[in-house]
Amino acid sequence: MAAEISWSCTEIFGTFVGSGILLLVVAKLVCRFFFAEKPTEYPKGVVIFCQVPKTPVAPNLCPFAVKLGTYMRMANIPYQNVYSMKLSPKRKTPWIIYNGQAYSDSQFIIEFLNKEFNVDLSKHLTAKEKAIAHSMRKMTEESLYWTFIMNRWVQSYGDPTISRLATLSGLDLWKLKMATSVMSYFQGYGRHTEEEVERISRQDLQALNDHIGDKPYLMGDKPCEEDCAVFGMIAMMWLMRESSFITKMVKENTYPNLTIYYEKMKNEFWPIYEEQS
Ligand SMILES: N[C@@H](CCC(=O)N[C@@H](CS)C(=O)NCC(=O)O)C(=O)O
Repeated sequence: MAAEISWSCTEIFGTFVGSGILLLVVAKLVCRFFFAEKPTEYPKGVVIFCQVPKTPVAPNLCPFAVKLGTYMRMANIPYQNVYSMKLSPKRKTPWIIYNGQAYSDSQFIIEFLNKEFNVDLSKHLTAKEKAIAHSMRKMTEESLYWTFIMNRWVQSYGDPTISRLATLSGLDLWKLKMATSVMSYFQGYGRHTEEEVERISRQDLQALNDHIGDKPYLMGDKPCEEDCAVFGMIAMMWLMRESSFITKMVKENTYPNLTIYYEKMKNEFWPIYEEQS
């Protein structure tokens, strides 16, 4: 008798859970059918530029978005901004939608747009100059970048001068801190002390500063494709917490060639940051 009662209890419990799951599935299907977000219709031939929120101080919080925006401005490619925290199918930002198709990774996007719009911003460079420009870009994107995001999202977590940079929720800031901590650990720099990361940052900035020297652009008198990435990263120096060593460098003009370079690129391609669309 006791066994019979316990079986019925199990049955009742099973039916209860089963119905609950069924109800959830049905509710989800109904929601998807009646309240599905309509896919946005975008104009053909225009690059839909998906990126994280803009900031009053620079065109974007993300150096790769500033890079891509600068490239499209330099190459006169028509684009339309879409600001959101939504990531690309590869789970990164920025990304684009072009003629209904999504493309990820700023460099792959540039390569794609070069072909699509028949652009070559570095055609005036020799093979040796291209190699130097390539190395400079890689240093900023694969080394300097990590020192900047660790400084901004991890070492400055909770600082009010960071939350004022853009309209990011407390949850977004926490997610950025967690993601950056994990990613930088696996990248390697996340295992270093703050002082060691600062040393790497200074070495990269010094190398950029010395390479640029008194040239107006990265490789001479004419801007090239790699200027977009370098400028995008340098622009981040103005987007750090008030008490950061990076803000201190900006205030003390530690790298004068970078300051001149930044101002020149900004005035030429982003004369008014607010007028980005
Ligand atoms: N190689 C990529 C890097 C893009 C990238 O790392 N973007 C960061 C934001 S600045 C990102 O998507 N972070 C989110 C994450 O990795 O989860 C590119 O050039 O687009």
